[in-house]
Amino acid sequence: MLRINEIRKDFPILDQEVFGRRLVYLDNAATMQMPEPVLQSIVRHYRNDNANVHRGIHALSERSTRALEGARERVRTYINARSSDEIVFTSGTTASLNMSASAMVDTFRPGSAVLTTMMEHHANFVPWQQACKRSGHTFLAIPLDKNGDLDLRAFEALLSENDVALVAVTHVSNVLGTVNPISRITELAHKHNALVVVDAAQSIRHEIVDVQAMDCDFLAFSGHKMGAPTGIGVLYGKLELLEKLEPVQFGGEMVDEVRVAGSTFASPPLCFEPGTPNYVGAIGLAAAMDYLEALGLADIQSRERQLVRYAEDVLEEIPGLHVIGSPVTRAGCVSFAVDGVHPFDLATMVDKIGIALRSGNQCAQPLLYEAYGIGNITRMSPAFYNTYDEIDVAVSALKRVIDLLRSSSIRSQ
Ligand code: 7TS
Repeated sequence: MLRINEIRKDFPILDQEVFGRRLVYLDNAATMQMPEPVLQSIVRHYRNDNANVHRGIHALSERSTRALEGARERVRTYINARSSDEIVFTSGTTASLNMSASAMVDTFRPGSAVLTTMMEHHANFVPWQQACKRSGHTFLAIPLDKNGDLDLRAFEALLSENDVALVAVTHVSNVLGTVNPISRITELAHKHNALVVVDAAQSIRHEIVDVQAMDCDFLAFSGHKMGAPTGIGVLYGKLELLEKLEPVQFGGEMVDEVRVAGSTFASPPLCFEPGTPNYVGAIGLAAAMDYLEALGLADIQSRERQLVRYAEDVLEEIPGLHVIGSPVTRAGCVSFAVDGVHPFDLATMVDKIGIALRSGNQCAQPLLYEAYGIGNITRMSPAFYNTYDEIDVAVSALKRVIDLLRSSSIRSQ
């Protein structure tokens, strides 16, 4: 059981007023707030140990290097990778996925296809689409069923009808909250000789991410969605696969020998980390992992699922409000549309009474424009530190604003 009152003391940012109202922060799918112990780990490092890594042999540089490599090992245990050499530090999910697409596309069989899904964030859609466009590979998207789950039959048909080199799929949708059955997806994909890249940007906090249990080939996530700083992320790759990829960015520390005639490169993961890495970010990421694990990942998962279920139930009581999708398992967020009310008006007006929601297309245009045909939506995304009371406050604010917007639009007709 999580002791929410105690936990909230680690997040002083939550305890403030905006526009004279108590802040209710329900935009955690965009970024989670940073707990004090993570902030302290960063301050401590800058105050006591800071020096560039892997370069010097002086004491501070060695301390910084040890901390960075310790963070790599921390990430390994968190996602249950086999080796810390499988952990590449990047600036975030977007960078991890772009790097994968650029590096992998050259390894695909001629005439093969990349399969993504209709629920992807643009970060796991556009890099593959553009890589396919450049290289002449086919780019396809797995459709959804009417509930917002992946249509696994259609997936199997696409695998049979095409020579699929790679499947790029999100673990948890940032709009529908759908939790995809990754183990089943990797099993099917591997049967057809296709690799699987998992976007774990959302799931890294909501779900227990075990790369060996999922048997995914690559996995990407960002620190800031789990209480770590911005600008740090991870690309996990099975070592035998990382070893086959050519680096796509070049510079200091990723090389072995550099001559006029040519260069050779370090082994993974360093060959994918050119330049000074965000080592302080990595230290913060390790501290965030310590923090979440100390609270209990299973408890976080169950609390977040309960909060989302509660949010869905109370939102659905608002007349004219339509929750988007009803997937078998929903985690992290509920998105909705309201008859006759523009999502930007809604989010802007509730902000003025302290409620932080997000409106827009959530960087998932294929889902909202093509699969659902609805365009922009409003999203509520609780984290474990939110309370049922905060959801009630947000829902009653939404009701008031919806009534107000509806009555003003009637008056203006
Ligand atoms: N993939 C998913 C599923 C995401 O939700 C996000 C960010 C990304 C990739 C990109 O992560 P980044 O850290 O590289 O930006 N999602 C959101 C969101 O839903 N609202 O703001 C950012």
